[in-house]
Amino acid sequence: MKLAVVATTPDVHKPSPVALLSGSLEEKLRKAAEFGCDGVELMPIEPAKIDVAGLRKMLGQHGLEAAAIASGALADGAGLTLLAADHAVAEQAQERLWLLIELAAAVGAPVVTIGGFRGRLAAVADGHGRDRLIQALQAAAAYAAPRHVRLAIEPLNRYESDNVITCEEGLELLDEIGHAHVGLLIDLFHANIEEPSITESIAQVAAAGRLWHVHLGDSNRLAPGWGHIDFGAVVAALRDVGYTGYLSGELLPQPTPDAAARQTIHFMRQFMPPANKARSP
Ligand code: LER
Ligand code: MN
Repeated sequence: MKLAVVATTPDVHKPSPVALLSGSLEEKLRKAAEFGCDGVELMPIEPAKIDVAGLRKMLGQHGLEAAAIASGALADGAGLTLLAADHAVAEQAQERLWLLIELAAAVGAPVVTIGGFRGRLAAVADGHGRDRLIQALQAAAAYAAPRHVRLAIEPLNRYESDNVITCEEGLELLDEIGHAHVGLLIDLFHANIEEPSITESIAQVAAAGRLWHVHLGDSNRLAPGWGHIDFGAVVAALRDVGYTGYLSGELLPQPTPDAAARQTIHFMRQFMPPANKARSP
């Protein structure tokens, strides 16, 4: 298992409510490495404006992986969602998703996350929102597969979404999509609100072979340790199912974006020491 935090790329000019780390991209990556991250989940808004070669080089210089590419800023910052009422906007959203997939392939990120970027079924007046969502995700999966990128659908709590609220609903959607390159992302903040048992949901999604990414956030969406989720039990459940992917801090940047990132990594490291500092046999 590896640790990351979410950070916006330089093309994002409006602060994201859930991204961490402050300063230039170089400063963000330096701090991520200093705090002990294995990778960074990158949150872009206009991927075409990113200096991809420079980004790759900077990640390498700091010994960091691209843990994932997040789509959240497309919805929050640009109003682009797959279920937008205006078809032209939905089409623009889908085209932007292609660019996120290309960015993921270019920087070696294994997944593109899809949470609020789905949009709301209520926005689709003709009642065919679910079909539209499934078709959009099938097309995206077909684009992602040959690029060795996978899509991680994120169940979101009922106050933020009207579709895919629980992991069970997520697995149902995956069945309908029917594509091997689409799996789930469990965000512990949302799971704490909606899942009957976080650890059982981890086991259920992993048993389906679809647990591909995890977002860290405590019960109050502060950094782990500042709320009441039992992260020791979560890490034990992830270890039990053989999860080897990322746990990525995506949470409120309080009291500061850097303090929240530092707390996330320091608190989680007590349950999962870094590979090179593992206990001797
Ligand atoms: C938003 O609450 C969230 O968790 C993001 O990952 C999805 O856009
Ligand atoms: Mn999330």
